[in-house]
Amino acid sequence: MVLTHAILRRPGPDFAAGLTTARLGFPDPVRMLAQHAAYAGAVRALGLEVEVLDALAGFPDAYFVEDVAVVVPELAVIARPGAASRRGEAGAIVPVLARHRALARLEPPATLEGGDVLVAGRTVFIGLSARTNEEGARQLARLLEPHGYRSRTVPVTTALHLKSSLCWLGGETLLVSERLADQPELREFRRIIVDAADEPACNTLLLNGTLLAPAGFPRTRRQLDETGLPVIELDVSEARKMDGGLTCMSLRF
Ligand code: CIR
Repeated sequence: MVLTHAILRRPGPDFAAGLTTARLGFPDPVRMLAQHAAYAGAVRALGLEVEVLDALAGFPDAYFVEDVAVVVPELAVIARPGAASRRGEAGAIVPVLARHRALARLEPPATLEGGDVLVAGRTVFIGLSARTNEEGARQLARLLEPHGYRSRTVPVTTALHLKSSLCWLGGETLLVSERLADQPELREFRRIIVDAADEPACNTLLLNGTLLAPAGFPRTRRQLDETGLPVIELDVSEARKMDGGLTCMSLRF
């Protein structure tokens, strides 16, 4: 499937006030904006039309725009973030996505963040995490099922989101942290297993046949090269200080 659009949101002046558990130091705003711009440029170079939304005042995590929706060719589902401080971000994406897709919404008591949803062809893996509950997974699965998607839930206990530890490399292949690799729900797929020390490298992004990978993980880079797909490394050191990575910073469709 060729992706044609990406929606990004610029990090605001308060981005460092966002939620984080990483103990990687205080993020540098200048470097953050430069890395965000490089990311936008890389996505654009892969043929996607990139729309960069303004920062959302009062929501320092809003540039992790992936978390507020799940977009597939048939519809966009507006999520309901499990983090209370992020719940108000979802409303702001509604008019943006309404220009591209029919919309559906998750209803309370569902919580779900897009970082917990990996669409791998017609299979949708939904992480059950501190941010996404069973009801969120159930509602999303019910909305996607009529369009031919089968959903599988995966417990997420060692990271923030499912996609912190798992990504799709196309076809029947996943890149997965060794900490998650034995989950039975993943066994139908071929798994390329990443050393736990390289866990952030699991947040790699397949875009129109190219892999965007976080810089700094040479061992995983070699595994990615073996797939034969072109790989572009991007530095996301500042987003990582805020528990984010490559997938979190865009919605792609
Ligand atoms: C948060 O804790 O919600 C943000 N600081 C990080 C969100 C990262 N998003 C993602 O992995 N999809």
